[in-house]
Amino acid sequence: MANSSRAPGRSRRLRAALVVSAAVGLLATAGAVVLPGSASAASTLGASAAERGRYFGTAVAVSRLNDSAYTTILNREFNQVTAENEMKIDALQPNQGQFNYGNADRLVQHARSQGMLVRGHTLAWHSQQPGWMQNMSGTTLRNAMLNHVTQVATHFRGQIEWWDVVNEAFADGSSGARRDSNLQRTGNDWIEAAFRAARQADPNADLCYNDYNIDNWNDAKTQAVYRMVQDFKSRGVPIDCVGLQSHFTGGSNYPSNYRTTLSSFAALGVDVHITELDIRNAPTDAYRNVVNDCLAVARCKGITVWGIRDSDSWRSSENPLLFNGSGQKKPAYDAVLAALNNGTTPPTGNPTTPPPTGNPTTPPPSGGCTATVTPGQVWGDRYNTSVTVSGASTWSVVVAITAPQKISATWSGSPTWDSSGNVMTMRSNGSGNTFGFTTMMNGNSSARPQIRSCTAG
Ligand code: G2I
Repeated sequence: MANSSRAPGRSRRLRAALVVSAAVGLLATAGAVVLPGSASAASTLGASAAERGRYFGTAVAVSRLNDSAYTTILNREFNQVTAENEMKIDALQPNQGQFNYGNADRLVQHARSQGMLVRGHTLAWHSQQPGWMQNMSGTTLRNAMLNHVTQVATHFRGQIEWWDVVNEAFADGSSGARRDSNLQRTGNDWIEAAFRAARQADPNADLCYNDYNIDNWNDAKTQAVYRMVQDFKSRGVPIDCVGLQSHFTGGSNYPSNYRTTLSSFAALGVDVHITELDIRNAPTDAYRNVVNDCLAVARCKGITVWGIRDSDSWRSSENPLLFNGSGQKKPAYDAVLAALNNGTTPPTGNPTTPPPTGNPTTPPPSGGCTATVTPGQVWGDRYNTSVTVSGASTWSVVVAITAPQKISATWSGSPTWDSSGNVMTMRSNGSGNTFGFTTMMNGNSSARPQIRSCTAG
């Protein structure tokens, strides 16, 4: 089964990964590590969520990264980002075969510099297709879609924690049917074909199906998505997670059975994510309930709000977010932070143990080059590593990681992974002879990467 070749321990990875971003944030601001479960309450959303083994993220509009008021809140409060528009099909492939990664890469770089996890949104969608794709059909469209999935997932390989592989493929209302679209008309198997292509291109990313109006357990649309995920799991289609957008604005409200929906999806063996949360007029109760529901479901990995300030929202007139237009915290912010701080600390792992220092790996004999490891920055939950290659200008270096540790980001090389996700082959990509990567400790703070080989050419 394609699914069984997944890297083991992915959920453990995230959970433990974030437990101590909390401590990192506090270190930066307060100069002291607060152990999970201790009496001190975290003072930011990301730090508090991390203490609960979750992330708290936001959609980011790259153009706003120049706005220092915006970026100050982003960097202070959030430990996960989703590109609001910059990774959509029309943004990345405006003309067929011509990819434009500039803005998306800028967001990924910003996230990396801040230790934030990145959700990719979205590889295949009926909406926001560039004109050339809108005009396609049949096999031509299917192949163009699969090529887009492959190219984009390959470009971002090593940078993306979760991909929204397919977005909004089901119809609203009582039919429980797929949404009619040019993609759907290429054949009902277009969704699983997209997931398989994504897995092949980036075996290290978790692959999600993402949709709105799948919050109420009784809705036909929710049931239809549930049955698709159940079917995918039973047939080994590689799906790891379901994203509930949760736009509780306009036509749909927070349903009292939301927790049932989250836990029902989770019981299928997938993680659940709240991917685009916003709530009309930002009522404190509904925000608090969403947080409590996520915390009550172990496989609910985190919450992403769909923008930072009300003025950043796609529905700004509804004031649905946690910060007002001046960047002030709203009552909903306080409710969310309090709910996070009141949540239960995950029972396992002790990622606050200081990791050992020094250089644990000795470069082994190599095939025409030598790879030298330089340990980089260490945070409570993760650490950076640089590898410098000498003796060759083009090379491939094989690096092994000890599970449950997991590489979460790489730079200055082109990585591929074995099926376990624990062995990375990094190839030179013209950006010099030093590459780097971030490894999540996931509860194992002592293991360090091992260089298995360095091969010239
Ligand atoms: O519609 C809300 C969200 C529903 N789920 C999928 C999400 O991807 C979607 O996000 C929204 C963005 O928040 C909007 O910002 O998706 C819209 C359509 O892609 C985005 O709107 C677009 C406008 O349609 C464009 O005209 C505009 O150029 O935003 C673009 C950038 O401001």
